[in-house]
Amino acid sequence: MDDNPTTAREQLAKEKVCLPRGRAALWLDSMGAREVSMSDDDTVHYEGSSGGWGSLKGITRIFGREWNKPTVMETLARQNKPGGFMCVSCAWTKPADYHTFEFCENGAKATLWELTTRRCTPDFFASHTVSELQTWKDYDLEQQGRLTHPMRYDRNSDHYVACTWEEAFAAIAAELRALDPTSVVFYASGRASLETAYCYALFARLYGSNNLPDSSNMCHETTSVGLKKVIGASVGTCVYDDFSKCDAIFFFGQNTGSNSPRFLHPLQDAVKRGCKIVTFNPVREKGLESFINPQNPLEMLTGRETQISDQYLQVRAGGDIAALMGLCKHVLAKDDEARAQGRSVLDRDFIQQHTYGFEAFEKAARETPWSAIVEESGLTQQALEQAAQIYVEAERVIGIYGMGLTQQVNGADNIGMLVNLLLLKGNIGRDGTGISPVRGHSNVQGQRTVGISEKPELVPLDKLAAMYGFDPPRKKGVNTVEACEGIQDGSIRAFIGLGGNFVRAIPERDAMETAWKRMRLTVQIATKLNRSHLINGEVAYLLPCLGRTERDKQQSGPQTVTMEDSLSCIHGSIGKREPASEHLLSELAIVAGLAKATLPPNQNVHWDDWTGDYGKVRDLIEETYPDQFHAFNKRMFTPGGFYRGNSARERIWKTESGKAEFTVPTSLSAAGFADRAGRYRLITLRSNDQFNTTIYGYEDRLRGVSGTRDVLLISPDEMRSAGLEEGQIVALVSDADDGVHRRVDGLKVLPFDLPAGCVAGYYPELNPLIPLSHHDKLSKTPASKAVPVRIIT
Ligand SMILES: Nc1nc2c(c(=O)[nH]1)N[C@H]1C(S)=C(S)[C@@H](COP(=O)(O)OP(=O)(O)OC[C@H]3O[C@@H](n4cnc5c(=O)[nH]c(N)nc54)[C@H](O)[C@@H]3O)O[C@H]1N2
Ligand SMILES: Nc1nc2c(c(=O)[nH]1)N[C@H]1C(S)=C(S)[C@@H](COP(=O)(O)OP(=O)(O)OC[C@H]3O[C@@H](n4cnc5c(=O)[nH]c(N)nc54)[C@H](O)[C@@H]3O)O[C@H]1N2
Ligand SMILES: [Mo]
Repeated sequence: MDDNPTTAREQLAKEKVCLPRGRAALWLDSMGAREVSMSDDDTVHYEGSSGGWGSLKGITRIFGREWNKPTVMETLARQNKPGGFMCVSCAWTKPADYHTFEFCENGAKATLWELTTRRCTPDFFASHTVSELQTWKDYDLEQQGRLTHPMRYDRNSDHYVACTWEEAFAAIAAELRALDPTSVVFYASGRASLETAYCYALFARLYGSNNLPDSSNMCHETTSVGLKKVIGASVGTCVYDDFSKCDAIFFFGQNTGSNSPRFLHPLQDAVKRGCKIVTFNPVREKGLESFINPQNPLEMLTGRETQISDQYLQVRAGGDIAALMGLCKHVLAKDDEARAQGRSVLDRDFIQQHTYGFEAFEKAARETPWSAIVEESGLTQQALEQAAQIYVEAERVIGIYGMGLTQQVNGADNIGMLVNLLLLKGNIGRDGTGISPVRGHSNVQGQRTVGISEKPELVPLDKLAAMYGFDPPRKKGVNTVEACEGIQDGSIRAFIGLGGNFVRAIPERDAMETAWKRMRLTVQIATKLNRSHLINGEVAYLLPCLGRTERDKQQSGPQTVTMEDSLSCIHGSIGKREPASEHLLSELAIVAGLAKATLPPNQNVHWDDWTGDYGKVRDLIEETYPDQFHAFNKRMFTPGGFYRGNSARERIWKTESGKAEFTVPTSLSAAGFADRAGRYRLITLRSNDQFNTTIYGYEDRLRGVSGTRDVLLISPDEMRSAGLEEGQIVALVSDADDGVHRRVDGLKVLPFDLPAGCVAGYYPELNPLIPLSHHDKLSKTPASKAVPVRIIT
């Protein structure tokens, strides 16, 4: 290894990244490299792959001097390890054999965001009216730092004013008792722990409501419904080990480099042992092209990058059903050829024994003409055949996907098509194979597992009835879209948010903000100020909570919480940092406080005991879900987490037919609308500098977009044919045929490598353009990845 200091310095100089002295050396030290000396003005310019120096610079740029303090480094070193705390960013798994620093650029940003020394105090609220704060940008709101006191909205003065916890609980309880329980929404963004989530769902049901939508209603609900329909499991079938055994990975619409960067490590390992990766994405995402592992000194110093994708297919937004149909068509054609020679490409035994509906699907695939596939996918027949050939030749294949497949009008068909492809060769339920949706929030999957669901059939209501001696509500609750409809038509009167930034994350934002204010009660449990806290019902409270990195001391001592990752492993997490304010309560204590104040006494329900010792809540979770959570308290610190199992992985298919189901898609287009002149398919993207509605900064370094988020990305060809110039400011308007005027102004035109007919821009800025009715047909997940728009100059 060429690790002499000169090389490192030269490399830094060559790349021109600004790294104040000590910071890079500190990092290199922590990675076990020789100490490196640098002068103050060593500069490195990021270019090329994801990871690498750019990720270090990304952290430095945002957090400056805050980030390499010993206490911060100590906290980061505990991230995602047994006995440490689980990252507050994404849900990617935390492996048993972790790295020295098992965190990525964006995980570090999320942690540092929570550890900030800035405070958003009652004085701040005294200096600004809520109406004034409504004009601030998301970035500026969260920049105020951590919320410190429970606050009540005072309508007369238009200010938030501090209140006591007792006052807040009593006032909210009085409101709730006066409302019809079915008119109250209990929303959860996917961060709160399994313990809090269990208590929150129990509170809602004891109160009389199944209105428990969570953020997965806006992302992987398509999976929960669509995947369950075809393989009988609502979550992915892969375990970590599968990534070291597969021969090919087919990757659809998931941006690993920004949204689950630690996943790049097993991907890089897979590539190095010869696994082929085929990517379908309209955008050429850096992380899926090449990667320098920031944990690897050799790669960092030499700039040696690993090419990730063997093939990168820039499918049209909404073109995946067609692309997958093309792949399947080629597999069938190759099977015909093989059969003529007495061989088989398909796994016929598997198909016969384990699947349903093959003949109908085969017929549909054979009858779908290549011309339609090419037109709808925007890909050539040759490119699709080449990709399909990798599938044909691979013994073990994994299918991975994210929002590119789920946030579509025919999103469930997308997932059905990916399953069709995998089933053709028995690529589910064998080592090294499977389907792996990459989940979003760090505990979004787990919240569903322990009862946060608007669908009563997914919850063991009889068990809850027996345990707590009550009659749980049996009527279906509202999901996110239905909650929005209810807020608009007045049937929803109150909204409680356990984290999140609902008003900013949902579609149809302009109309929703107006309707929102007509609600009687809005309550937000949060760590930082965001726009949803400023659009208030008649009575409004803002309740500040501890973050996951912070010490949570209760009657029995410091508490542990647990979460479930994308691969269904459960991990314990302990926060050790000093809380941001002495007035904060834990999320569980807030939920328990609200519940206790609202509900009549119940001899089987002991909110105070549970708050005093979260281990007792884990016992209740175990009692409610014994198959998945047996010996919960004992197993929660298992390195790598404990696996809660998946029937489809065992080839037990809990579907209607009792088999894994081939399905014929309802349409070849996932977008769900026809093309016409002047209509574009808008993709709403996350930048590398954001976590959902939390904006860390204005650099999207992996896409080369800098300084602003108000952009319209469009291909040079489309730019020319629309008569646009680079840098020109334009507006986007909705092109949905529903007569509603939706518009976003002030977007700067930037040429960008995108397929014909597609444009892109950032979420949440462009959310006013998404009609509420524009969602996956089966699950009602908003279809944010192909939105019909027109450009106005
Ligand atoms: N740093 C960071 N990490 C995050 C988040 C964050 O905001 N920031 N958010 C978290 C959450 S809640 C979630 S749900 C996940 C989201 O993570 P992802 O699933 O990666 O979601 P997106 O970034 O919205 O979009 C994914 C990709 O879909 C592509 N795409 C768009 N349309 C199509 C299409 O029609 N077909 C195909 N094949 N691809 C398409 C886009 O180009 C993009 O690369 O990440 C989680 N992790
Ligand atoms: N156009 C478009 N819209 C989308 C998407 C898209 O791709 N395109 N993606 C959708 C997806 S996948 C999702 S998941 C949703 C996200 O929707 P949400 O989950 O509702 O939104 P977030 O931005 O994650 O919420 C951020 C806020 O959470 C609070 N918070 C942070 N940490 C904690 C904590 O530990 N506890 C508590 N109580 N609060 C905390 C802070 O106040 C912060 O401001 O947006 C959806 N909307
Ligand atoms: Mo999400």
